[in-house]
Amino acid sequence: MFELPELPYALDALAPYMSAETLEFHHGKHHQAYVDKLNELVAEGPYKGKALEDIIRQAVGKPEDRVLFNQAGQHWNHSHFWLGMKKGGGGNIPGTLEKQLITDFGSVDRFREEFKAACIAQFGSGWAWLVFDGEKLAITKTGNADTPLTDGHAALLTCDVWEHSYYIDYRNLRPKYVDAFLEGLVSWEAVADRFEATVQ
Ligand code: MN3
Repeated sequence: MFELPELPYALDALAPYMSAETLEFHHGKHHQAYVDKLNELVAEGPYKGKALEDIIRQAVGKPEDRVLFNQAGQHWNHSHFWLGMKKGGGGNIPGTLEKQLITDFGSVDRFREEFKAACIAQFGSGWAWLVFDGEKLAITKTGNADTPLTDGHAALLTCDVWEHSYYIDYRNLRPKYVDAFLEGLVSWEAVADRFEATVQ
């Protein structure tokens, strides 16, 4: 049985950048629904008892498993998303990661601009990502429940740009939400830890 992961912070810890009401709905209702539906779909059949990553890799691109892939991808993406934020986020980027951002994007500001542009350019529901492709950092975006896991890229940071992620706090203003994400929410320690684990 898959379980909804606990948030590593209190529901009201991310305010004013992300409200308790948003987390209550986004984590408690949307993410919970993906987990519930996933459990329902893997209760029987060829995916029963398999690890989440294996389900995602095996179900991707199979039209008959699309519904299952969507629940599994959303469970994985959201679990990643929660851990990439913290109370008092934004701020300083640990040295090794900062150096790599400068090498691959020219400057940290340039990275922020490109990441924000990817968040805004994702048409409809989806995700923007900072990934490591084995040689360099790159920014990608995925639609709906798609995930860099199936491209073999290491996901370091993601921003959920589904409307349910920002509509309560920012209404239709996705750019404002992305600014808040970068300025007040990103846990650069978590991103740096993922980067270190990837390059080892
Ligand atoms: Mn979401």
